[in-house]
Amino acid sequence: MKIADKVSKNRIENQIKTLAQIGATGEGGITRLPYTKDERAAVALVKSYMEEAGLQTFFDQFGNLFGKLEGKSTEAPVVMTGSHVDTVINGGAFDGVIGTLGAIEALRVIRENNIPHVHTLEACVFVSEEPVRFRAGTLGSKAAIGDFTQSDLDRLKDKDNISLAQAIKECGFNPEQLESVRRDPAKIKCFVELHIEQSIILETKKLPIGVVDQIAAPTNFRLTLKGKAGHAGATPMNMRNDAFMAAAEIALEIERIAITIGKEAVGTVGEVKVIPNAINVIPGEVILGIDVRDVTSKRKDEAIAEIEKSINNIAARRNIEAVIEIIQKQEPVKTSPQIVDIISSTCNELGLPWCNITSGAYHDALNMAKITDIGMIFIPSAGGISHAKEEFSSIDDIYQGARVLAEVLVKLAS
Ligand code: HGY
Ligand code: MN
Ligand code: MN
Repeated sequence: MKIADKVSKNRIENQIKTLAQIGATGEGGITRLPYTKDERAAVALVKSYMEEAGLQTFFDQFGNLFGKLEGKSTEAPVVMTGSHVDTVINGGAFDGVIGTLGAIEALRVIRENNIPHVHTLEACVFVSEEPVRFRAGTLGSKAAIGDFTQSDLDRLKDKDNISLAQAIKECGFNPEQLESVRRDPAKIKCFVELHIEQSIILETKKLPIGVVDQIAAPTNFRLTLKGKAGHAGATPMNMRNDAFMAAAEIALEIERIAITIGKEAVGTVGEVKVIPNAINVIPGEVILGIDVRDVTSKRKDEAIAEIEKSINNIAARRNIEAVIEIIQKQEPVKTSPQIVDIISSTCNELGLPWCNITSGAYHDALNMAKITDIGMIFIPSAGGISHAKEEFSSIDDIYQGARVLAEVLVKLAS
């Protein structure tokens, strides 16, 4: 009997549909920012799915949720799997969700079919994977690997100046107990995450499964440009210190550097705040949120250095003050070759064609790689679209991904 054949396509499909209603924006997308009413409602719904699946559920003091399925040995290190249910603004219904629900479905059928396993299995929902609210991502798994200081909790703030510590407290958790959130690496065997590809390779190659071999990582920074506000009509062009025009030139420089420095390098100016943001006032100040990524630290650091040089040259020429604040710097990782082999051989056994694939997006697996072996299973994203309401993956592809995950977990936990 293959545990893959016990996975229920219908149950996963119904759970995705129900979850998608929480945080629905009315514009066709979903917004569930971390530690908000909608995100906590989504986590509560997922907790009920864990309990229906017969898992022992518990929260840590950061707000991460876990569902445990005891193994024969209480000493053996835990096999972890899972993802996130927080979203970007007006995002899709699949990013993070399929890895969360796929993990619960896998543990459910392993329990219901009494599949023997030595290692305890844990399905997890890491909070604040998306960087939208606090401008730094994968916070829940960062806390779980102990990569967080108490001062980070006060430093990271949302646009209403609410700190991460305050947001955690408002949800009834205790951010002072950061130490209790940290997992002991010796007690974890590995972490495997099922996720949508969020790019177009699998669809182009018409493959149902991608076996991730490396995960790109971001440097997120905020750039504050200070010029001089002034009258849009009465101020001659040669007398302006227009912060927005400096920002525009810098944004084009970021694009040029990302294009020229290497195939996997990407640069995005996703956040722009213009002050005072009035049609007849020359912008006195502009704040940009910038995300630069690559699959090697060396090249990413080269790109950042070149961008900083351009920022300083443009600011000097335009008599603008530029302040760069690095918010988060993460390092790219490789997945574990042993787990890559287990995932790919499982695909072969199930008759599912696959390819090795790079993840341009980052995931909680990026953090877990710092303390344990990791693997990631990708399924296709329609049109390669993600972080938008058009994000779509077919239930057939999701079902195949969950089947592979269930088989892989049984092998890893035996
Ligand atoms: O931005 C990312 O790569 C992830 O979706 N948070
Ligand atoms: Mn995402
Ligand atoms: Mn994700």
